[in-house]
Amino acid sequence: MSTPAELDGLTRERVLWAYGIVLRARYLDDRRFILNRAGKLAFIISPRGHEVAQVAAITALQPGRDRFCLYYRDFAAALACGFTPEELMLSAFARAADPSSGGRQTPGNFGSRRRGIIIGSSAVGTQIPKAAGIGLALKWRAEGALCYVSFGEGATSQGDFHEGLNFAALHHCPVIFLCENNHWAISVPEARQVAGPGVAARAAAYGIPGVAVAGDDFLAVHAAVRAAAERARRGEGPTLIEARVLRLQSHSTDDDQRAYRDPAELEAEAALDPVPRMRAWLLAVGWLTEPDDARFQEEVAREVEAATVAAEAAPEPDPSTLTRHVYADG
Ligand SMILES: Cc1ncc(C[n+]2csc(CCOP(=O)(O)OP(=O)(O)O)c2C)c(N)n1
Repeated sequence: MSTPAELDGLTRERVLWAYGIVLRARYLDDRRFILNRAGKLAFIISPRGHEVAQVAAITALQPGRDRFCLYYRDFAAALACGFTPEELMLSAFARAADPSSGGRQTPGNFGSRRRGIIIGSSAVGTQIPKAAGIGLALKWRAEGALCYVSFGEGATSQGDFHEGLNFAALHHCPVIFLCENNHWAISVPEARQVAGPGVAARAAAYGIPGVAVAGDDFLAVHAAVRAAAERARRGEGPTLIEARVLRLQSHSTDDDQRAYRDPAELEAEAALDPVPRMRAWLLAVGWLTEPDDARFQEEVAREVEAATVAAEAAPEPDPSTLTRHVYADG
């Protein structure tokens, strides 16, 4: 088989960059999980199973120009937007130098003014109407920028989802609504959460395109987000994309999904892990070789280890600043 020069407009260099981000997210997740079990990190939410979809989406956008309202499972998306492994570890250890909140927010509430990432809260779905408002501001400013907002399928049961989509559709706001549908909202399955034919179908009620894609298919997610971005930048308004992914971990480290999920289903899903599938795809198209992959993985493992050591050694927030951002100064 000949090695393609480009796939769907993407160069080998760009896709290998994306694969590197996916690997960083996975290695960070493994490390954070161990640190949690060792009692060093209090609470972790895992992106396991979502990484390929998240990075494929961000690869179709323009960090630095676009705005991002990420949600708590978006570790791979945050890395793709420019967060470093060390910054994410500083947040996990609640250190003063955590760029999102100085160690105050739950890890996973990503914020970075210079990267255009607007910090959210842990209240499910609240980022969605915010993104619609940001989209309206971007439209008025006519910068050609758009706002990307992500959330789980559980969030689509919230009033915030419907208000946000209605507002963005009505005002033709340049917004991409990306639902990472992992079929579970903690212990509530999609069938007991989402009425009707599914998340993407809800777009029809607002007169906007609704697209469902396989979240482990890098090119499919990338193409859907790219088309939505082109539509938004042309001034035609928002798009709702549903990326169907797997939740390969429990909801959080405070949850144990073995208590409510079928063991056979968990085993079947583990075999569909999108990270080795992306690796196999890259090997098959000739963009990755086994030795290059081994070198890549070694580099990422070293980077994550260095990030962990640096973040653990970093100073904690000064107790005298405890009420900063809680009460007005003075
Ligand atoms: C308004 C609100 N209700 C309930 C919760 C508790 N809660 C936190 S995450 C979550 C599940 C959300 O599931 P989903 O939107 O599908 O995203 P996922 O975590 O599966 O990625 C719930 C119910 C919350 N944080 N905020």
